[in-house]
Amino acid sequence: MLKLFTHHRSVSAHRVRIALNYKGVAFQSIFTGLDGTSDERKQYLEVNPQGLIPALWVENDLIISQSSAILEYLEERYPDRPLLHGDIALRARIRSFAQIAIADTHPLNNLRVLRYLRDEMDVPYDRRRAWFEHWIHAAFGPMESLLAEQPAGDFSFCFTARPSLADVCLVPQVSMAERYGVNLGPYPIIRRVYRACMALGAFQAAAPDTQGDSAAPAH
Ligand SMILES: N[C@@H](CCC(=O)N[C@@H](CS)C(=O)NCC(=O)O)C(=O)O
Repeated sequence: MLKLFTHHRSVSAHRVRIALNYKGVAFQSIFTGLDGTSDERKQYLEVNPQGLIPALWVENDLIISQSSAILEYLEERYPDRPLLHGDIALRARIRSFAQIAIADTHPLNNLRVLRYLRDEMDVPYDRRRAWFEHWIHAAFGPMESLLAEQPAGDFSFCFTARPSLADVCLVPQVSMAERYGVNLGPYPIIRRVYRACMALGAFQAAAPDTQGDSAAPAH
């Protein structure tokens, strides 16, 4: 069985949990702390030398790190419930949207960045919070516009009638923003898509507060 090194608060692991659930792939969760100094965390460096979560253990000589690499692997290995739909143009739009979350938003608000601002740059809490919110709005504004530009159709989800990679990447970002109390009022389409996703079992079972380690601290 696949093993996912995960933490309930990890946005990147959240994406992978949704994809595994949606595709109906059984996996074992290996709950791994985000505290960079714990013994457990040091042992984790043997699994993923970068020390970041998630990593997917497939077999002894295949442990995949980086959520986008894991998502691509899952898409190729389990194509029956695809997360990329439609023609080449639609698939490109889905990938572009997903990258706003994966490449341009999450890395700026990652724990190690926020910790660095706190510990090395002496940035106080209210300024770190302003940083966090700034990058969330910098993503959600354009994401909302991209969703609003769509041609009319029966789109419960981001671009399609079924969940896609775009939804897989949007939902953890919204979930994190909600946890931090970010005002999502300006983003009605994002909120609608989020509600549609969260009505599905695959998304519910991947949510941070339903994970076995949900009582564990983030850091
Ligand atoms: N680009 C990586 C990012 C992984 C990542 O940054 N994971 C976070 C949790 S979401 C982490 O392990 N943070 C620990 C830290 O920042 O020290 C991916 O998509 O997998």
